[in-house]
Amino acid sequence: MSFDPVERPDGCDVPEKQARRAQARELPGLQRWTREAVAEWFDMPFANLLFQAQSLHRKHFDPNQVQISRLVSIKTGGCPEDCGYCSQSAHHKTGIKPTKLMTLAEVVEAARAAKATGTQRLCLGAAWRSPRARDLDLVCEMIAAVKAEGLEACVTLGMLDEAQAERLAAAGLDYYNHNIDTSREYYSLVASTRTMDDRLSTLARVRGAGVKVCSGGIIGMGESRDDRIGMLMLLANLPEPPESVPINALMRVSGTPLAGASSIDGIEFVRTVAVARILMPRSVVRLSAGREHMSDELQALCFFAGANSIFVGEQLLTTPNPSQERDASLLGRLGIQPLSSNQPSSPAPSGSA
Ligand code: SAM
Ligand code: DTB
Ligand code: SF4
Repeated sequence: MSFDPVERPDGCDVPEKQARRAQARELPGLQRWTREAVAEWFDMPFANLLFQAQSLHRKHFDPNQVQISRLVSIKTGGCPEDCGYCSQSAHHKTGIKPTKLMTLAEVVEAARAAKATGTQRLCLGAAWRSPRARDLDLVCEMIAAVKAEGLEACVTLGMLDEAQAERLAAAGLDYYNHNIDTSREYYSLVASTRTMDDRLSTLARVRGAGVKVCSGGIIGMGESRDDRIGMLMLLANLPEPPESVPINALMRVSGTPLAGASSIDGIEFVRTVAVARILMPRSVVRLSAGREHMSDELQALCFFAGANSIFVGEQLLTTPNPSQERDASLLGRLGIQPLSSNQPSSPAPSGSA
């Protein structure tokens, strides 16, 4: 059966002005999203929201393809920051044993193993507030090694100054991950050792150095829908939206202040993914942490809502992720192909698919 993404189904009462808003955002600088406009998307009947998100998704991406990333925790635990969700903060008793920074040889081995299983990007994560000079030297060598294996390289190392961002760019870094995590209003309830403005300053430095930005957040930390709206607005209204937008469902880690947070309603999670897709139509939206606890059907709805990237591997940084067998079965049953490791993860040209 053919599907025309332009035609609206009978009974779809999506106001024209909203569809125009989504289109207008495709021309950077033309329009900033207002809270009211974003709230209207969230409030929309589910079928209409998903139809709009899927239609926009198809304009920019192949709907049957997902980008595949894999995480390697190159320095685990002992972090001086107090992020309330995180297993790796030295402020919480989570049982995570701090490790030393991995060696270059260990990262090369991880990159080869990742490449052999069809990963397109390797993301190296370190539990730092910000990198020290000596450590950054080694991370730059790691980036070059990952690239030499034919993978895209992403790192997440905490806050950066301008010179550090430039160094990472010179090492060939493709993406820097630095999440805003939640709304400006909720931020101080989640972490007190840094501010939203600290996060935004690092993102501006990454952008200024010419490295692609990966920034998103966590859903299910006890935030309100208003906070989810605020977080997505903040991302979409950046001078240039992030190329990559990870949407994590909180992995509740015992010993963290958020261990007892109520789990997020699956429908609200899918709505959040769909609104991210609509507000940032050209960005890759990653269904990130939390897949381990999602049914196959919930993940399928997230893909339909516009998610087009996942982390694979049985461990994220410190928490579990679905097995290779489960992911292969899910993608196979959905007819979804992984983006191959020699394809860049940029959107398909407008009008394709
Ligand atoms: N220290 C660096 C930083 O904070 O940017 C990099 C590593 S940190 C673990 C990367 C991101 O992982 C966080 O910003 C957060 O969005 C996500 N994250 C951490 N713990 C999580 C959890 N328990 N559940 C879901 N996402 C989590
Ligand atoms: C992102 O948004 N999610 C990834 C990656 N960026 C660095 C990290 C998820 C971590 C989940 C908790 C853990 O495994 O410790
Ligand atoms: Fe440290 Fe990052 Fe965890 Fe915060 S999220 S405690 S900065 S590792």
